[in-house]
Amino acid sequence: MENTALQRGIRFFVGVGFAFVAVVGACSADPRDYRIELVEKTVKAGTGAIIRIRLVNISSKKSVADADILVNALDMSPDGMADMSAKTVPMQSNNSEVHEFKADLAMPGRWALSLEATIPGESTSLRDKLLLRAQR
Ligand SMILES: [Cu+2]
Repeated sequence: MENTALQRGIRFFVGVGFAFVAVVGACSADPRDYRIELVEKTVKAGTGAIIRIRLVNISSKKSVADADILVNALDMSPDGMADMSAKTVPMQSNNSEVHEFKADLAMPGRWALSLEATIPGESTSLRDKLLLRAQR
């Protein structure tokens, strides 16, 4: 009954193949498919600087509407001043794809912006750290 054993073997491998496709399919919606971007990488240093952020789908290159973006930290660690931090205040934006924050950037230089995005339809959030330049 070698034939039956062979058929069973084929059925097993076909089954594994389908399971693999199912797992890959389930992973296609992943926070890693997205990227958090600064609309402007350079802003004016001083009080009331406006920082604009968007969430982009990497493959379609389209901005995602109605994502929830939180600023966890904003500090000058890229310039060796981790102690120099700034508070951010979320602003009302009339564009659902652009998130605005107001911050007082005490000095020009490089600031690190730690962000967390909650993506509609995704169970896990996306965390990222972006480099923001403040100019005089
Ligand atoms: Cu500083």
